[in-house]
Amino acid sequence: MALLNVLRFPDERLRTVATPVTDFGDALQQQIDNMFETMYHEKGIGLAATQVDFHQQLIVMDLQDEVERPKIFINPVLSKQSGDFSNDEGCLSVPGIYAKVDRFEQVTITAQDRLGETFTVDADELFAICIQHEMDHLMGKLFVDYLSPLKRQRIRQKLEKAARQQSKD
Ligand code: K1U
Ligand code: ZN
Repeated sequence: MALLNVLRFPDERLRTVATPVTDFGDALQQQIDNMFETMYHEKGIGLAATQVDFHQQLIVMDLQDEVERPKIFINPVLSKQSGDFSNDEGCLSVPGIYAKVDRFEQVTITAQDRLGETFTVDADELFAICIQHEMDHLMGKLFVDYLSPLKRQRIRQKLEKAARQQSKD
């Protein structure tokens, strides 16, 4: 297994729209394992392939709950959504920034597992927030896009400054 580089906002590669997975072979299996290793190393609860510069519709998740962990979603589609919910979100691609985002409260997702088998699952609470956040990544969208242009600009400047500092160290 290998640790992957997580792209940071405002890297333009985070704006890439992912294409569907069609090949469930060894390369995809390796990519899934590497994404889990990277997500655990970065202390995240989810990771979308876009964040590690792999532009296919793949998400890994581990909500650290009792039920069905870890989770893999390939070619996910929201088949039902209801309610409104607002909660603080974080993102491994926007480190150190947390902000409230409005999401659906409950969603139903249809996706494929690592073998290509189709399944459908209902999600609420953190699971619902996380899957909507990760599916946004696959569309090239970030949680900071829901904030005002001024807030987004401030975050951009803060992260660019941190990146400049890091490259000097
Ligand atoms: O997409 C990502 O960068 C992963 C992201 C998922 C996420 C967390 C919380 C709300 C929405 C989406 C993270 O894992 S950020 C890490 C984090 O802040 C966190 C970890 C455990 C519980 C809650 C947040
Ligand atoms: Zn994120």
